[in-house]
Amino acid sequence: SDYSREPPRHPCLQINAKEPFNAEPPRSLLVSSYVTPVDLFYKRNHGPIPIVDDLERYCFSISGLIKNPKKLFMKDIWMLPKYNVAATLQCAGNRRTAMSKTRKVKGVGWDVSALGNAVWGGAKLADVLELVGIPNLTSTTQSGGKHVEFVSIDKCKEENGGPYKASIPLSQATNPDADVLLAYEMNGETLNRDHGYPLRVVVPGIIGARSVKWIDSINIIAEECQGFFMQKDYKMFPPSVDWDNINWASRRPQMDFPVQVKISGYAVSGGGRGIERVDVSIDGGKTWMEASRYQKTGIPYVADGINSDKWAWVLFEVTVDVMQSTEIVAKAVDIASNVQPEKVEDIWNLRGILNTSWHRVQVRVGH
Ligand code: MTE
Ligand code: MO
Repeated sequence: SDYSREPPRHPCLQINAKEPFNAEPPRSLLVSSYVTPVDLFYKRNHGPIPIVDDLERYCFSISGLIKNPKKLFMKDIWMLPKYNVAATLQCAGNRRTAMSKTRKVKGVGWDVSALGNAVWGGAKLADVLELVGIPNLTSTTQSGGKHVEFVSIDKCKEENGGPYKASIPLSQATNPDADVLLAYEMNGETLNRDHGYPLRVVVPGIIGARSVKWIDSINIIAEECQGFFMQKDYKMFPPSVDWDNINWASRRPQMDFPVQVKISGYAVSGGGRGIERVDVSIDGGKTWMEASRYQKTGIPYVADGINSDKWAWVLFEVTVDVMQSTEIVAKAVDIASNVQPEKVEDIWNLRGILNTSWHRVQVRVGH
């Protein structure tokens, strides 16, 4: 693998792995703005960053179980209506390091900042699929397609040198309200190399792993993608499963992110579910108070449109008097009344994903 032409990166990032490059911003900077600046946004890669230097020649194919396979260029994508979607992207491995304290898990270690909230600009995948003859809100193509697979340009060792790939159900891909994008902008700027230049998928409300960067092809397929990251990774197992008794086929690939929160300020739930409440405790979870919440980018969804933040995180704030050393705890409740689990032990899983347990922070008051 060739890591000689990686893009420049912000010196503030905490590097969790160098090659491939995996890094997150420091805690204090993460929640200092509702829209995460691009250079502070976490970077999660499985191989070297691809180089696309001729934008005019760049194209990708849409093929598989459809009547008229097609090659699309950037100009075809730019022609479609442009949407701006505020969406929080989160790696399923966020807070993995904390899960390893219960029992060691496998994977790149992440603190609490493997997520960010960006305004993604691009065409709706539903519109792109309509362009190639797949109507909106279809669940199956005439030729039996049920899933949409995204294949990248990058090369990774988990795929034996092949490209990173993932799929989502066709019903989600063709639903305009699901806001799945082929994005070419991030926070109003051209997408940069680290985040998928020139074109990436953004699937709001589900784990980051399905938002494939550097699109090379899109395939309409009958069964969900058989790639490593769908079938041999990013699945949620009960604590009883370990590496000697694992049966990968027994679980479905993880899609939605459950509800979760960080003490100094973010709460986010998957599936477009809003945050109903954030509770904060300053006595280790005996008594609770409600925090105030904050959202809104002010950036219109389409030109002259109304903006919606259902895919984005909520920042929260609460001012409390802490008289003595104690444990501060935060937990969120989403609009489906999902509550975060109390203990990381109860959701421990060998891959160390979806650590959504109550976030606890020890505070020491000195005199
Ligand atoms: N797409 C490609 N092509 N290669 C990758 O390694 N990583 C995935 C996803 N898309 C990945 C990818 C994972 S696991 C996550 S969490 C997000 O991209 C991270 O997106 P970001 O680096 O823009 O924050
Ligand atoms: Mo991820």
